[in-house]
Amino acid sequence: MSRAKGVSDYRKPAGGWGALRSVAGALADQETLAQGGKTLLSANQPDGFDCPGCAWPDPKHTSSFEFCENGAKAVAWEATGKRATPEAIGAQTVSQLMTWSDHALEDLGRLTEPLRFDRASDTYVRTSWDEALARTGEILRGLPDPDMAEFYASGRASNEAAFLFQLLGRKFGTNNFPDCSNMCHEPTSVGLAEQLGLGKGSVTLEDFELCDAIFSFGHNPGTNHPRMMATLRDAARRGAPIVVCNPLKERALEKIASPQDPVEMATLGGTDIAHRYYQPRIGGDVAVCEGMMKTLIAGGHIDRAFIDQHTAGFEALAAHVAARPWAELEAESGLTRAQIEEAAAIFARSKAVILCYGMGITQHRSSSSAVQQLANLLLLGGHMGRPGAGICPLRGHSNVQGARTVGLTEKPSAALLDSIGKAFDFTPPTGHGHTVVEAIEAMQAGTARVFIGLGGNFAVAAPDPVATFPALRRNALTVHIATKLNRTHLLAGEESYILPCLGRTEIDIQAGGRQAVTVEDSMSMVHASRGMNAPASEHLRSEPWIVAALAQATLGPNSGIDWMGLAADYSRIRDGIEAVFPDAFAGYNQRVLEPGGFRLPVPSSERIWNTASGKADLLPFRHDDPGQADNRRGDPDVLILTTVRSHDQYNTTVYGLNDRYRGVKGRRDVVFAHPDDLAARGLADGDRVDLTAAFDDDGEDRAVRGFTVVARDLPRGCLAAYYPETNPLLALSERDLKSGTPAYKAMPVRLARAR
Ligand SMILES: Nc1nc2c(c(=O)[nH]1)N[C@H]1C(S)=C(S)[C@@H](COP(=O)(O)OP(=O)(O)OC[C@H]3O[C@@H](n4cnc5c(=O)[nH]c(N)nc54)[C@H](O)[C@@H]3O)O[C@H]1N2
Ligand SMILES: Nc1nc2c(c(=O)[nH]1)N[C@H]1C(S)=C(S)[C@@H](COP(=O)(O)OP(=O)(O)OC[C@H]3O[C@@H](n4cnc5c(=O)[nH]c(N)nc54)[C@H](O)[C@@H]3O)O[C@H]1N2
Ligand SMILES: [Mo]
Repeated sequence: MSRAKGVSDYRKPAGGWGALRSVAGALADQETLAQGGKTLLSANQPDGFDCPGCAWPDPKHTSSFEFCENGAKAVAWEATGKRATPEAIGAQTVSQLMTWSDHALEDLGRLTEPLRFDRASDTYVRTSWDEALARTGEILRGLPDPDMAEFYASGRASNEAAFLFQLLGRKFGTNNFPDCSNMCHEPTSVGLAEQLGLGKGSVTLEDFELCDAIFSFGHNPGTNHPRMMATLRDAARRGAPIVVCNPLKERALEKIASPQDPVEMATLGGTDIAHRYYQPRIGGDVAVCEGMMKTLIAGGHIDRAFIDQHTAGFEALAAHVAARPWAELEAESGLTRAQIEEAAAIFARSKAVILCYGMGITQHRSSSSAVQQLANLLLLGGHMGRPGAGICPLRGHSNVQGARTVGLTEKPSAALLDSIGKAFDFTPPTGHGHTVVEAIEAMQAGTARVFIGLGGNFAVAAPDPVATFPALRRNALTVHIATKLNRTHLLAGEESYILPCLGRTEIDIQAGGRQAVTVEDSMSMVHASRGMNAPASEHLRSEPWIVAALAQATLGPNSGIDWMGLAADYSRIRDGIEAVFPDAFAGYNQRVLEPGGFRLPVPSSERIWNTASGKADLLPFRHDDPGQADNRRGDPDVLILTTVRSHDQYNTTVYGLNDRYRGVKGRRDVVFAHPDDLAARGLADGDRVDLTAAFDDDGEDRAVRGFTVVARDLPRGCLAAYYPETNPLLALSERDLKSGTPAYKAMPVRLARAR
């Protein structure tokens, strides 16, 4: 039992009655009880909308109602009865709003009308669509160089909105598409693309029914992909071992009770999930993989035929892991040799292995190379392109993968640009645009002057507010397409607009009639999404309409693209997507009508490797930035802080202050630590502490103060706390150089009693 107020141990199974109670509470809080309850029944139904909660696929998109507490919260939050009218927002200055919590800002409710920042009164005031669009177009046209604009997108945008957004940017003349993916699964997109020829997962939901073992690295599905728990529970019940690697003991990976199982509900029982639960040190996963590969190769437990036929680089990889001393692997991983060999033995005796992973792998320095170690492991056993086997990155936002697929990328291939140019008859800009961190640096330097955000909460999600907040304010113009007010909107440039849009749950009617959008899930399935609620306000516009209208206002009526025609009927946008990607999206408009939609080609699942070598490349781990390979950099006083999501949040959207499965109630200002690390600093559970960033010698004060420490079962030298409160501790420079992804899961910090 903890001394910290509001903190206890949670020993019940995850799920169960607590989950049901929590949904009822969320609906009531958002004043959506009647409509919200009905709305929930349409989530992930063949004629309904795609749940904005996560990108986990649905069983064939048939009508089994999969209960998901956190999907329900996401839906209730969007379908709220609360309204952030111009009067409600304008009742205080922007400076006053800056002192509000992230929760309070969004809890004002849905935005209802376009807003303009009035610098004289320091408030947001009502404006018209015409004015907002015309002024945005004027400022964009006035930029001396199109690369001075940043077009940011969050991963909730549909394929249609994302496609139009990149078309607007490219026709305007830039590839600056920083994307939430740059903070998320970019190491997957970069690492797996280099290695397998496709930066996506290779498995389907059916593979989970056929696998012999599941390895889970660094993701917390009980909270972030709750519908995945049904799949894991089924696998556990039929005896497939689930091996977990996670520095924190996540309750849902230990034991779950299904709210749809009358016996588990009545008996308060549950199903054990993890067969083995290993707790490596933060960032220790690479050493775990290397140790497993060392064991498998030494023992001859590898698929030689597959390796010979399908891979390149075996000798170099084998030499690399053979040369790694066990003492080093143990020290880096925090596991014993026996534990790693045990994991390797489970792997070796399984005929079909699925390996799942999330942010615990991707948000580190050198994480692109870390992702490749997971794929190496699978490739050594031939577990790719075999039924029941493959790699399964757990994507974040519900359409983050789709947005990338339809061309919203800052690193376009020559083929992509060529195809867009042919389909729309212009010459797109070449070269790479900015990632999220590069966009911040450009705004800081004044080489970018306009920020357009298609959803998201850029500044709060990004690292280093001491750099990021002033960078946004330096812009000549900031424009945000959004459903709810958040802190990024308050960081107004010289001029600023907020453009309110429809959400997934709402009916979308355009000149051409009622529209559906399409999205792609984590397993490359593309399907339609149709809202059924009345829009939160008559002034809202859809994302595709807003992007088209921005394009029209910026590029004029004779730009050669009939923007408003595209927005009038989204099937024309899909025709455009098909024209750019004729193979992947052949027959798009017809195929998406089929229940469940269609699967995009996944060559890696067919053992087709679109790489330079024509094979799957076995790539030894390498530090992108060897100078700072160890985040502790030899200083034993430094601890490594990982940042996680609570059970009551969706990224920067904080629904509430509870984190049920970690036993935290009514607060978020806690940091979990090993009791011995506390004792070594003269601290005990419940003490108040300050955290400061280590190694940032640029003179900035990067700290969070007045947190409470909680003693927990996690490895020595490791800390954990919630995102985004701890983002002030991460300097922009702490990132994977290959993908640009910030090292949110490995922040070097010092911990001391609060001053
Ligand atoms: N309800 C809800 N659903 C969501 C989201 C949400 O905020 N709320 N966010 C969505 C988005 S955008 C994303 S990207 C996904 C995120 O889904 P997850 O990847 O599950 O996200 P995190 O909470 O960041 O959890 C990461 C897990 O990694 C572990 N971890 C931390 N450091 C390490 C490490 O070094 N090694 C290993 N092996 N593990 C480590 C943590 O203990 C934690 O269990 O979820 C999506 N779904
Ligand atoms: N320390 C730390 N930082 C992290 C992470 C971490 O694990 N640790 N995770 C990173 C990850 S994985 C991600 S993906 C990013 C998330 O970064 P973002 O995607 O930028 O952030 P969100 O919090 O998802 O954005 C929330 C806002 O989106 C808007 N919104 C919601 N629905 C809609 C919609 O339908 N349309 C439009 N136009 N707007 C909408 C609302 O205004 C809401 O305030 O954060 C990253 N930051
Ligand atoms: Mo994400």
